[in-house]
Amino acid sequence: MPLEHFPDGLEPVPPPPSVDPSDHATYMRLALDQAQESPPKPTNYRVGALLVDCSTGAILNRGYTLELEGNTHAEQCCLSKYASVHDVPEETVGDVLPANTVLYTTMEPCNLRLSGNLPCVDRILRCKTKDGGQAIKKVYIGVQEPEKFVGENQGRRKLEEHGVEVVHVPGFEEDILRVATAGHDK
Ligand code: HJL
Ligand code: ZN
Repeated sequence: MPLEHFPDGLEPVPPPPSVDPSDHATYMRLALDQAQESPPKPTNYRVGALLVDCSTGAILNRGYTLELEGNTHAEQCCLSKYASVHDVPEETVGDVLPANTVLYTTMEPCNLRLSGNLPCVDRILRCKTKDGGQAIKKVYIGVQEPEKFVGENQGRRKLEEHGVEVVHVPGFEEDILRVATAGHDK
């Protein structure tokens, strides 16, 4: 599924019919392609993420670390860009997400940021449906966050505590970590 299927306007685009919405490896590969767009830096990881409507397989938006202005994370960029397209603030983007939205991210969402910015776990959890449930009920991750910056990341645990299922998509660990740490001192 080449990324040319995404027009500049970042509107939702159904994937080509040959892609099965349950083909998690394909979405993780696309998230990894996103991570490779991120500039290498020693102070964080290069991560890529996709928001997907799992009822249709449509990619709702995508993002990578430092894509948007400032010190921005991949998951944050995804949510923020989707919010912009739908003309709502990022804080209330849950109002405009489809009922079966899932998030693919190459790395477990963060629960603590050294910069003090709002962690991505909190950005995910504040996405609520009209009935007060979680708008994003499932997060697919490629790797756990290594312990380099914040020790053991509690992101997965916190999501699960709030009823968000976290699913590991195997097979990309080596590539994801190589891309994520490309700007780090070795
Ligand atoms: C995830 C990202 C990204 C990280 N994790 N899931 N997506 N950069 O886009 C996690 C890492 C933090 C550091 C530094 N990285 O980013 O723990 O400067 O990047 O707030 O804690 O914190 P800041
Ligand atoms: Zn984050």
